[in-house]
Amino acid sequence: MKAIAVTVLSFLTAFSSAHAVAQRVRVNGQDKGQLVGIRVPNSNNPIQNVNDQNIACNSGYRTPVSNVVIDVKAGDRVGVQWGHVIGGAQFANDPDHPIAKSHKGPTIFYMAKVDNAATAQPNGLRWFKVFEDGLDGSGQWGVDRMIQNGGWVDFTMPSCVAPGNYLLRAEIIALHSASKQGQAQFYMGCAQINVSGSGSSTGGQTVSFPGAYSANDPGILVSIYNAQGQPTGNGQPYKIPGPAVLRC
Ligand SMILES: [Cu+2]
Repeated sequence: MKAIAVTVLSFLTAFSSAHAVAQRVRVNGQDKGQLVGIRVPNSNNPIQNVNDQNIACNSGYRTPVSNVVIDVKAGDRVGVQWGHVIGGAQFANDPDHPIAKSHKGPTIFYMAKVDNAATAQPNGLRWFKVFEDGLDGSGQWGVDRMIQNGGWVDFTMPSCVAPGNYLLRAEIIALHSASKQGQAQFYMGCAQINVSGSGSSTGGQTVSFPGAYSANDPGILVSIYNAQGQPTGNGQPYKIPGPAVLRC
């Protein structure tokens, strides 16, 4: 019995050792700090059901959840940092920090207008996409670039976004096992931001979470491996799921 428990535990540990958590925000390169202005789940486990009620902003947050709303000007560079566990690496030279290299896939940002980003509930919002980075022509993925950037993914706040509070949803979709339905891994975290500027858009094409994705979307049910088994794409362009990115 004890041996079984130990075996199960070590399996779970090995399994969870590959995952990631979004945990920091920076604006124009200025790091706002660990767990500041972002809702961070205690678990680094992915969501795998596209209809999961928590797929907007994850769940099981480390408490107290930050009540900081981070100021962003239209045109600023905004980044979110991913790490293997809260705090970053799980141990020195952690090979799975910021995420296991196997976890190829896109990095994406969405935003949704809210009255108060510190208190807004993530369900029932209208999300628009402001950034996506999928597979490039050399077989490199958004996740590869995130790893090269120390876990950071940055985008430029579009000039046309209307002033006000937003939830900023950072997402990674890990596709290493996605050739089987239900095996794509969704990682997400929501930052709390206040945009200033002279824009007037709160999104062109908006979607809801859950609802934006279906289990058999071509970017979710997909083999990313070539004939040699390398995770550089299957010879087709990779179609990032969700709506088009907002264009100003
Ligand atoms: Cu994983």
